[in-house]
Amino acid sequence: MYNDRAPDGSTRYCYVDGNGNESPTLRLKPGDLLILKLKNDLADIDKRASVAQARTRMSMQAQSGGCAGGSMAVTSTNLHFHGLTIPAVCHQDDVLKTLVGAGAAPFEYRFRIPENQPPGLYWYHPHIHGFTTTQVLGGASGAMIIEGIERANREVRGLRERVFVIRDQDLLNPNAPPSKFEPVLPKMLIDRDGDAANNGTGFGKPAKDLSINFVAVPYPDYPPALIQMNPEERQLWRVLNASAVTYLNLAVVFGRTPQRLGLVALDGVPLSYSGKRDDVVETVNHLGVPPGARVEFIVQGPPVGVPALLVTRTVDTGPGGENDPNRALARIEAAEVAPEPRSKLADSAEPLGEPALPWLGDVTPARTRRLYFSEKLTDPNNPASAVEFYITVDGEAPVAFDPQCGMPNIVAKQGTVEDWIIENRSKELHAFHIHQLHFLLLDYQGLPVNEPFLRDTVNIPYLTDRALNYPSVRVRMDFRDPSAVGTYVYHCHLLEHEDGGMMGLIRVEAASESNK
Ligand SMILES: [Cu+2]
Repeated sequence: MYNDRAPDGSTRYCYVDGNGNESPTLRLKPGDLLILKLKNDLADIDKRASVAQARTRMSMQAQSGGCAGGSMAVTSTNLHFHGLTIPAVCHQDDVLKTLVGAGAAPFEYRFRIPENQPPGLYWYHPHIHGFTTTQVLGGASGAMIIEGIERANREVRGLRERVFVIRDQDLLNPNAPPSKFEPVLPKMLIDRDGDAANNGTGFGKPAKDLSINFVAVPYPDYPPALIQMNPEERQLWRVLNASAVTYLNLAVVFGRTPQRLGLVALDGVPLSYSGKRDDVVETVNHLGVPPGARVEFIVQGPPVGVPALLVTRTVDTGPGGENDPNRALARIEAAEVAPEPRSKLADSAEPLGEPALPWLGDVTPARTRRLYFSEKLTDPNNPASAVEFYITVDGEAPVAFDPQCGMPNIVAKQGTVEDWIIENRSKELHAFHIHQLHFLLLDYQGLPVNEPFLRDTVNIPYLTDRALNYPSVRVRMDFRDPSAVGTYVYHCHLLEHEDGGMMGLIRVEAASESNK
C-alpha cells in the first residue's frame, strides 16, 4: 500500500500488487488458503504526525510484530475483509490490535476461506480507527470474489461478469458552479463534516466526487466512464460501494427510461440463500446501496445506437446528511467488437449444497437488544461546533468509541442468535455493519420484511420532526459459527461517523465459557 500527492493536491491511497495491478480483485474459492503480505509504504504527506511519534511507533511495532495495538496514526494501516466469517484474530481479521507501521516488514495475513462462505462479492479495506476515512476516501479498497455464484443461481450461468468498484473522493472542482443544465438552487449549505449538505432537490454540488474503477466522474459535468458491451448482451454486474460516505441509488437508463435489473445477490449472499426458493432473480429498476454494501445483478445492454447510462439517482440522506445528487457514472455503448470482460461464469456447475445450519429466520433468538445511533454537538449552543457520533446500547450513556478502552459494550454467546433493534435518533442516514458475520433483516421501520437472504450492512432511516417513534430496523444476528467467537466491532459504515466514534465493541464468548 502506498500514497501519493495527486496533481490536484489531494493525497491518494492505493494498493498495488507484485505485478503492478492497482487494488487487484482477489478471486478465491471456499476452502482456499489466502496468504497476503501487506507492505506499508505510506508517507505522512500531509505532515500530521511528528517524526518522534513515528519512531516510537516503529519501535513498538518491531517488538510486537504488528499485533499489539498502540496508538493509531495517519501512516499506520491494516486490513479488514468485509463480509467474511473468519476469526477476529491477528493475521486474520482483527482490526483492534493489528497495526502495520510505515516502513515495517511486510505483515502476513493468512486464513482459509470458510467452506460455507456464500459465493459473491466481498471486499478489503483499511480499518484504522480515526484514519479510515482518509485512507478509504483516497482510494484504499479492493474487491474480493468468492467464486461459485453460478452454483447458487442457474440464471447467471454462462454470463460474462464485470466487477465495478465505486469509490468517493474529495471534490476535484470544489469551487465550480453547478452545470448550466441543472436547475438554479439557493446557495449551498455545508454540513458539520465540512461537506455539501443535503438540499433535498437531487441537484447541486455533491459532498464527494465518485469514481468507477478509478475513472473519476467529477462534479460539475460528470463526464461518464465508458462501458462497452455486445448489443443486448446479458451480463452479471457485481458492484461494490466502497465510498467513505456516499450512498448510491443505481439505475441503468436507455434514453430516459429505467431498465429492469435482475438482482441476484446482496452483500455477497445469493438471494436464494435461505434454500426456500431456487434461482431467485428480483426485478427492480433501481438499487439503493449504502457505503460498504454490494449488489450483484443481471443487466441487459442496449441495442446498437441507443444511448445508455449507468447512473446513481439522488439519495435523501436526511436534513443532517450529505448531498448525494443525481449523476452519471458510465456511458454504456453497444459495440459488435466490445472488448470481452476478463471473466465468464461457468455454463454448468454443481449446485451449491444446503447450508449446514438451519435457516436463521427459523431459529429462536436467545434475547433482544436495543441499540441506537445518535449525534451530539460538542457545544450545544454552537451549531458550527464539532459533532460527536455514537452507537449506544439502550440504557447506557452515549460514549464515542475509544480504541484503548477494550471493554465490550455487548457480550454474547457463540451458538446463539439474537434479535437487535437498531434505532436512528439522528437526522441523517446511518449504515449499520458488524464484522465476522451476516444478519437477517426482519423488520424495516417496524414492518416485517423477513428477507430470504442475509446482509452485512443495512441502512437505517433518519429521524424526522413528524416521527412518532425512532426509525428502526430489527435484525437477527447469527453467532452460531465458531468463527463468531472473539472481540470485534459493529459500527456505522459512513466512515466519517465511524472515525468520529460511532462504533461499539462486542465480545462473543465460546459456548464452553462460563457465564460471568
Ligand atoms: Cu453514520
